[in-house]
Amino acid sequence: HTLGLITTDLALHAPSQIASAVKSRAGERGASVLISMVEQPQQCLAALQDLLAQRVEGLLVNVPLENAQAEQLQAQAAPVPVLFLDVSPDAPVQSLVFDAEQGARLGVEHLLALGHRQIALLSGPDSSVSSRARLSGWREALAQAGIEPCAVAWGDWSAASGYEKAHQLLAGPALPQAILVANDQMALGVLRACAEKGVAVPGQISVVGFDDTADSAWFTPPLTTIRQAFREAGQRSVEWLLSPPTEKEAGQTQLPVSLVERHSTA
Ligand code: IPT
Repeated sequence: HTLGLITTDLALHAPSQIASAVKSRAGERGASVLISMVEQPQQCLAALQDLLAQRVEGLLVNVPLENAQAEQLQAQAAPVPVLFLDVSPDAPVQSLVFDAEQGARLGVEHLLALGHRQIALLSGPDSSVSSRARLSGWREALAQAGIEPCAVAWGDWSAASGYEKAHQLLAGPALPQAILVANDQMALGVLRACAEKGVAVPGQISVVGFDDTADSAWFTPPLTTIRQAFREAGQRSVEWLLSPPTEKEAGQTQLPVSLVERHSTA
């Protein structure tokens, strides 16, 4: 069997860990995976045509896409099955996605339980549907507790952007009590900015990440984060592609996320 994976930037930890999980499960099942990396959603169509020309029997798409873009790709690929990993849970395509809103809610609830009220958000880019869902989960969890959001900044998922935006969030007269960061790489930059400013984590500010990538337990301090089980998601998507059409679970599947409590929150 030959499968295809169209992925967003593999320099980012989450997509690279998904690709790694896909490759190794496919290897166990005697299948090979052709990987095509795109920088922009608009490049997905060309990547898809290129992989179809190489006779892939199924396709995974791990690129943040709007519903219409995903629908168009699925139609172009037919009858080759396509599973989308980064779309809205209600996109009218076959999908396997983590519950991003629930993840942000878990992070906020953890911080509220620790007694924090000023909980800032360092969001991912607005172009990513899961980033927008994390933002609305944060907002809703605060609203439910009767709390006004204190501050929000937008990064691009990179550690560098986390560092830069954290310096902005920490520049005001009053520090937030906590920052929910939309991914672990940006949280790494936040920890560095806090260290430079002499702001103790978690003594003066608590930091929660999102992803639980393989390195997050090795940050200083080890990062409390929302776990997305990338290995399991990769394995499940390969199994889905390899199963006969009659046995495939149809439609949209949402995967649960969980809080991993380490030492960046108190
Ligand atoms: C999402 C990650 O949470 C984030 O850190 C970033 O790497 C992003 O991917 C890149 O698009 S995970 C995705 C399956 C929603």
